[in-house]
Amino acid sequence: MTGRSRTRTAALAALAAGVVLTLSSCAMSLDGDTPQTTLDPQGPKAQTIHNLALPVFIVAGIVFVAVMAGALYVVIRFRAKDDDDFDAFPEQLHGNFKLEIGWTILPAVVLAVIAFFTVSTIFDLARKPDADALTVEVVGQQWWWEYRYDVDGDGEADIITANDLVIPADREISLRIKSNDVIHSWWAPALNGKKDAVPGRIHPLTINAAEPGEYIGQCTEFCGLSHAEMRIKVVALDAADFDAWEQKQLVPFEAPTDEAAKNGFTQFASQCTTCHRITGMTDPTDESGQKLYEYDPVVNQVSGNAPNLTKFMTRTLFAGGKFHLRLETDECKALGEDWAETPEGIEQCLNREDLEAWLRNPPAEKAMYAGDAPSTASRGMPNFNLTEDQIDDLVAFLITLQ
Ligand code: HEC
Ligand SMILES: [Cu+2]
Repeated sequence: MTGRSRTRTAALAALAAGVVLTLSSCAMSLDGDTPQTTLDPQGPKAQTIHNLALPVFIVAGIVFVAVMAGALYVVIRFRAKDDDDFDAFPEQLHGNFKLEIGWTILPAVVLAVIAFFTVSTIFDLARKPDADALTVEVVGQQWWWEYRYDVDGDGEADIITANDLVIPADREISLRIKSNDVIHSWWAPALNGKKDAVPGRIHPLTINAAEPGEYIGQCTEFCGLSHAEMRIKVVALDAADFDAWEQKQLVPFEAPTDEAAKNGFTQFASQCTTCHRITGMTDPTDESGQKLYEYDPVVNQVSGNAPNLTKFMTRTLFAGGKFHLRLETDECKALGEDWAETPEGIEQCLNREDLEAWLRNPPAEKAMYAGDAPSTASRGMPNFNLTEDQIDDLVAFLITLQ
């Protein structure tokens, strides 16, 4: 090999390596294992974006190929030949009126056309949601998402949940996106573009899932320690299933009767209510009706940033979506949404291992700034050094939250 062809081989190898690296970093959406692809819209809003992005990409691709082909043509056609006089000055050309006008006007026309469609898409996406849209308040928290539903329209949230955003399919959902601490960004790529959650502001975003299913996303604005573990799961149900879900969420709290769960309840009331709330929670009592702990949500709660646990067992994920609450085995999936209602279902489905690990030492399971004492400044759940018995009792109690 001559020196020249060796450099050429090296350059080609570097180029090939670069191409392979770039392609392998793009997950191909062909294998169906890319739930966060933007290239597979699953609802009208995302479709609207896709209808703009795809033609623009094609136009940009044609421009790219044309410009590169032109450049390559010039480089090859006018390259120095072996019999050229290398000392001579190249022939000087100046100005080509037709070409210069052409390559000024053509891009302007292309950009004007793209601008027209872009602006009309923006207006289309900013349109007010349908009159029958379901409104859900979305609150970004370090590091999980809270969802609040005002079912009776009195201005107070009747359902407060976390991690899973449950919605009816084929209906517009009007999200009102807020933040409790820093700037986050809510994005479920299959349903719409992303929208920042900014403290002190309410940002509207309309989503609509055409079909029942699960749509995955995540926080896309760096928000601190566990930003990468602040996930999103939109669960779209058909109208009847959504109504059933909603009714289930509204069933009032019932104190547990099982011995272990009762112990867990007392412990929960005394130790966990500084941060967590359970809507309609009563005071734990013994057999004779004697109060074991007097629970006052207002006095107790010193931290406004922990997930509401009212119907905890109806979720599929916990801790910002980092862990499955329910095992994803086939026999568990076959049990459907009511898996938590029977002891056998719980036995088969509950992800006991991760839930117990969470109670054993939360900061070891997910990076958090939990501090020593709960306060409005701390973020996350501290380690309470619970004993295994206490953990068993607490899990027995959490199982009743369904
Ligand atoms: C200092 C406040 C604080 C206290 C006290 C606290 N937690 Fe938490 N807990 C949190 C925060 C914050 C999260 C969410 C962490 C995250 O996902 O980033 C959480 C998450 C959880 C979750 C998962 C909920 C979900 O939907 O993601 C469970 C279950 C839980 N805590 C149970 C308990 C129990 C049981 C106790 C009492 C032993 C307790 N917590 C005490 C702050 C607290
Ligand atoms: Cu975030």
